[in-house]
Amino acid sequence: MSVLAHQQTTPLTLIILFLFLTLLTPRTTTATVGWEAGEMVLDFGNEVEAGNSDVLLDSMEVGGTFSVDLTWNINQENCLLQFHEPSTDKKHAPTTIIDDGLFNNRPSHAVLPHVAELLLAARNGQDCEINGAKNEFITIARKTRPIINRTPASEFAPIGAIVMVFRATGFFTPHDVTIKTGEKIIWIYADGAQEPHSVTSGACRGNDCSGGGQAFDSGPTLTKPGQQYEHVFMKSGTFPYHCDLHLGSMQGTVTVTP
Ligand SMILES: [Cu+2]
Repeated sequence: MSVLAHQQTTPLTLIILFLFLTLLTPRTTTATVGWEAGEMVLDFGNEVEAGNSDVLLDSMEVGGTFSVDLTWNINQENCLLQFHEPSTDKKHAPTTIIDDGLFNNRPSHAVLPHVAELLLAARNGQDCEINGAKNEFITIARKTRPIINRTPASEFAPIGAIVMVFRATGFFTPHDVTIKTGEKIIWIYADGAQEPHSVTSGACRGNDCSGGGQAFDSGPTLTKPGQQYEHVFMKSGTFPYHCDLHLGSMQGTVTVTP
């Protein structure tokens, strides 16, 4: 009898164990990552058919008019990024185009203070797809996080480039950037994996990145979606850099022209 009881409890124990492990195991990241603790969403897989638009975020979801911190790199030949301001008459709300192709395929960044609806639209006759393989993305943060290591000099320096920090997909995206002397780069943590990263100057030989951090170093301070690190480049030259926590895999290069 005790043997039979034992045989009956074993499958049940396995089912409970399976459910327990399923609940504990983190979900793998797919094309679109939902709202994170930093209230940031990453959009990689979005597809909009020709002439249509897709609401990325609206006041229904947020619970009122909202302010967004947007960073994006989209195919402007096919896609338009737009927003609607609050209006009592939704049909006649003016559409403001945020990206109409004037940004020359560089990642772009904007803070919009008074938004009712944020949309991704496809141009007439063109399907719009956010293609992660082509370094295309949109990140939407509802709260701007403080910038790490901001100095008065960097606050007013022009933005030369924006680099997204993703462990899950593109590592440092874009990988290699070219800016002018006196410009700054903003690195934005956009990682759904929520692992800490750093932006540390210095070249690596494979996994050996010793002696780095001379020109700039965020330290392991990039830990939450939306956090930013910025550095102003005052001298021309080529500056390889890496993440001190993912030595071999996360590397990039900054080229500063005079
Ligand atoms: Cu890293």
